[in-house]
Amino acid sequence: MSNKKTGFVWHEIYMWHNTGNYAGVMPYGNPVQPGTHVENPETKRRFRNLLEVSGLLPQLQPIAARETTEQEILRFHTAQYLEKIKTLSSSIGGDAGIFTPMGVGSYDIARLSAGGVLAALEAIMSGEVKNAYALVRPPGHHALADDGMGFCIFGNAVIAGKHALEHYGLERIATVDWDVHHGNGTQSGFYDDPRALTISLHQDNCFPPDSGHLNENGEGRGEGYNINIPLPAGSGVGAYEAAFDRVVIPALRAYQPQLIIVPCGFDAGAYDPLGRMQMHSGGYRSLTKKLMEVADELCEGRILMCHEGGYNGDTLPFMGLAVLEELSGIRTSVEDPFLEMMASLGGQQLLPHQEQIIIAAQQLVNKIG
Ligand code: 9RB
Ligand code: ZN
Repeated sequence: MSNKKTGFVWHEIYMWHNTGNYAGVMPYGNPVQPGTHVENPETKRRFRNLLEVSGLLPQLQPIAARETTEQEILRFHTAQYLEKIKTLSSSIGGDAGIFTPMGVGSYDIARLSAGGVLAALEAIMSGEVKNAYALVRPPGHHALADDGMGFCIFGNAVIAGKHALEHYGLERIATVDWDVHHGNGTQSGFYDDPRALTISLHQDNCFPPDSGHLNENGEGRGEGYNINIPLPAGSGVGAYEAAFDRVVIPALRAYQPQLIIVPCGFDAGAYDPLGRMQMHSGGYRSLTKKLMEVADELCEGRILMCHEGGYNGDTLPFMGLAVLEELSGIRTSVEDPFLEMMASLGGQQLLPHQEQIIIAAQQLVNKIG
């Protein structure tokens, strides 16, 4: 085992990205009382707070976020979209696209969010750390080349992946997105590119609507290098573990990536308001372990996780701690108080209608080569 540490990116300014007075995801206005937007700082603050209180935080390697250059943003986004974000950010904010509220200064924060993921990538590539977690905000996996979407302004994982390919000259990277929503933006960033295998496990037809189907497999030279695993609502740890054992891990072995990027949302957790799945800290721990085993085998353990969704501030910190404990190989004395109640929910084991989807996705692994 390597003695290198796990890198960790955090910046207080990420918490100053203002999504405004929504009622969850819904704009306010009579009859909708103004409230808080679901993508607000609190859940992420509580995640970082538990890392600190558990004693894990000082054992991680802090990585300073940097600004993303315009050139790096333009590897994915259009110049017109970049201008729109700058203009909104320097006036009174507004909507970056489809359900993506932003406030004053959000351009600079989004630049530092993508840049936090880039800094984590750089620390991995230089060998300073073994793997890394970028606890950034705003998230990125829905962002399109020419539009914001689903709370995401810039495609953090796409920008990092393109940097790995174009700056570091890697030949093959993989993304494994376990946010409960489809990683459509990440998929779009590499759809015709065989240098990236993009995989998304998500709740079938949750968000974006009509996106993330099994038959979206890439196009042109990228044909065969996109795998969606749209699990039915209600899926639990058994379904996720089976999807990893039968699809994700074999696909990675077939593709042999030199780096694995994980758009890491925790909204597949039981009790998340924006998902209907039943994952828990033990499940995230197990998926992280499976990924680390294959990353050790294929790419010297290089795993770069970037934070995406996850909206239950009470439970998310414990799922996040489990992932960081696994990545770092350091087990704190904290036990997840929610684990037992979540683990005893009905339907945690793999059910036949879930297995059908996994079997269908398994067929796609044979196309990789
Ligand atoms: C609204 C709609 C949503 C729903 C879910 C997300 C989740 C993002 C995430 C974002 C926007 C629809 C407000 C459909 O966590 N990604 O990882 N908005 N959904 N129609 N309307 C009016
Ligand atoms: Zn999500």
